[in-house]
Amino acid sequence: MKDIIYNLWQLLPRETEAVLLTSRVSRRYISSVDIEEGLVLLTKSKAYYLTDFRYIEKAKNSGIDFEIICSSKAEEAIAELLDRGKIINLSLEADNITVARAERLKKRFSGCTLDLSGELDKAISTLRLVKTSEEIEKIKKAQEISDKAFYHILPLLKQGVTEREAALELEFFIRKQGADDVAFDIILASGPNSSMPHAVPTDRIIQEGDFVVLDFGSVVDGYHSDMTRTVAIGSITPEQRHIYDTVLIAQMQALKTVKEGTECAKVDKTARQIIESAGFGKNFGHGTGHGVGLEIHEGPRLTPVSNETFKANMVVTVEPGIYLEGNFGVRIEDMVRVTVDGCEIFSKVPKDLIVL
Ligand SMILES: [Mn+2]
Repeated sequence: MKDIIYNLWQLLPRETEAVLLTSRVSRRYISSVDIEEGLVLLTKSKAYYLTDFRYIEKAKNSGIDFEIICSSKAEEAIAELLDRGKIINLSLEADNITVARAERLKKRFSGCTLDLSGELDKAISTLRLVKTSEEIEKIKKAQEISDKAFYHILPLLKQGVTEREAALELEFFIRKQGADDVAFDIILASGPNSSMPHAVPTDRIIQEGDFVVLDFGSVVDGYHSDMTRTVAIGSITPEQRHIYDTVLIAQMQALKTVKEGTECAKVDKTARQIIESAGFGKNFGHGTGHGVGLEIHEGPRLTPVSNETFKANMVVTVEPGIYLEGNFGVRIEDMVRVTVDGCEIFSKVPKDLIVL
């Protein structure tokens, strides 16, 4: 914890005297304890965790090295701490604060200049890019649960169940395996619904000749996993096979470019060129991947306009797809850890087309 706070100060502008963390995810990242509501104040010499009666016992029992303050008026308590510390420059999480709250805080912390430039958000995102070994272990565990869940759900996809039923069973299994939660609303899209990259499960009955896109993840100790597989039900057409193979080649070639020092945009370019040269450029309308951690989507972005470069121990997805509107779609996604000479793929589920 101390290291994270030290590293955060290194990334902040020199004039910053204190930092107020309002978002649950940043408070969790910096303190390592997850408390629904509260505020964290960091000064150069102290760290305070303010929360109310509902969460105070958890905060106290967490063993974190913060001064824990119980208050139902946390903003007023912060104002006092700022006054006492003679702090005149406070940095806030601009991405997390509503305009109304910013206006209120300007009045409440009237002795202070509030930095709402986004520097703090940027600094925390930068820290979160590279994962520690503890974070990686949690992400791996989350992926292990997802791998098991994939095999659990396969037999069910054969039986003519609805997307909604299959998605629910998948979620139930993931939770039963000990995950905190599913990483996001499960995408389980069959037949024509699979052409929508972020389809919501419907009452459609899975049928012979369908592609079924399964995009899902698990959360373990706050850390997410993310994977996508596309499976076929019964027989498929040569067109479906061709598109599956194109996506698979694009995904595998893109994976080969992942390593420390490579530009994130190159991974996207590799996948996109393969899909474009097969004539489906306009059918791949999203980025190739994203970072994963305390949030399902975080930095770095693997898009054509990404200006980031891979560092070892970043965790990212590689997930190209081809979507034929009203017809079908294919996406294949792995989550990987960037290494010095390549990447470690977390999902052990094979990617050769599974025909059920
Ligand atoms: Mn993803």
